[in-house]
Amino acid sequence: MTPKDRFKTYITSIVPEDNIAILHHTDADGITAGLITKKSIKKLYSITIPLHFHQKDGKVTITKETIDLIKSNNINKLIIVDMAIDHDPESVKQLEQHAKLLLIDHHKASNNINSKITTAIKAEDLKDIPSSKYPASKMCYDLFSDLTDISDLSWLAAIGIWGDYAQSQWSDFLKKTAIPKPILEQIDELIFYSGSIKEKDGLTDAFNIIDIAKTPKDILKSTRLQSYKNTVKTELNKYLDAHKKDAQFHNNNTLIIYEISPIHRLKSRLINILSQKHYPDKTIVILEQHNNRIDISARRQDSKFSMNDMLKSALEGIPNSQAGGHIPAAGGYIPKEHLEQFKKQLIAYCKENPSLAAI
Ligand SMILES: [Mn+2]
Repeated sequence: MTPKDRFKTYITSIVPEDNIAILHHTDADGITAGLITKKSIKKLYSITIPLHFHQKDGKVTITKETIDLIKSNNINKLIIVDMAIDHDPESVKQLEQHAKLLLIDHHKASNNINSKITTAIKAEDLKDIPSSKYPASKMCYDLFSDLTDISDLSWLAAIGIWGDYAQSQWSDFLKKTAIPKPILEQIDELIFYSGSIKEKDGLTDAFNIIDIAKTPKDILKSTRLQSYKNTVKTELNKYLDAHKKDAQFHNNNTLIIYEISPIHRLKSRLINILSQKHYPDKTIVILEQHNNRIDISARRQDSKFSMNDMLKSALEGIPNSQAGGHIPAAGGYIPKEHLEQFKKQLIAYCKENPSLAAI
């Protein structure tokens, strides 16, 4: 069977007695992929899917909490969008004991998890383009379009395409939806900040608000989403304004270490703004304090040396620590009591790194 046929087989096997849930990723693409799925199934069968949810911290493989939730809610069919659950086949097997799975995803494929119980559609199964350029929302739009007319949902796919930076691949499609770029940008911001607000499930609020919106402009009218954005942005700006005073500048200002303890989840936004707009040719390390642990983010836009190697070396000899990532961006954590040792090793590593001698 072709991937499209496998998708069709799963969807056409849905019956009113099914107890279906949707699990989506924690960004604009994940939310709109989930909404296109929910609305398409409503169109096809007049079935309203009651449960939609996401995992903590944007985790893209199945967590124990998800398996417990599926069990306790007696879900027998779970549709998962924009998540790389194939990166942990063991947890998929556990989930298969409770529900038939449908995965629609465009993260790089790692394991073939197709089975009698699981139908997995990855971007590379459908189109010969880089999988990062085929967002899950557009995959869902294309797949369900083969079963019924969902052209009234194309604006949702446009939001997902925008959120995953795939505009160049789908410029004609975006043109057809005719949503002005500033509106797509503002919606993307609202979804991002709704995921950053502490102690509220802002992303589920965003899902529900977009669900009842008739047009993209309706989303911008949401006072709840606007207030999430204002709250997080106020704190983000506070850290941006204070960085010259509070950050530590080492090794002739080539290494910037910024220790923060924000209320909201703004670390990734903060470090991206600092490294892209303010210091593209410097190494930036943000240390976020928690009760017993310090989370680390490192960036360097000019890729002069590897943030991944740097963190791994700076963690040497520190127990219960971890680091991983790529050349321009890496992250990790250390136990709180090893902060000074980490900073010392980090500064020393950057001082000794030969590729920086010329700076
Ligand atoms: Mn995506």
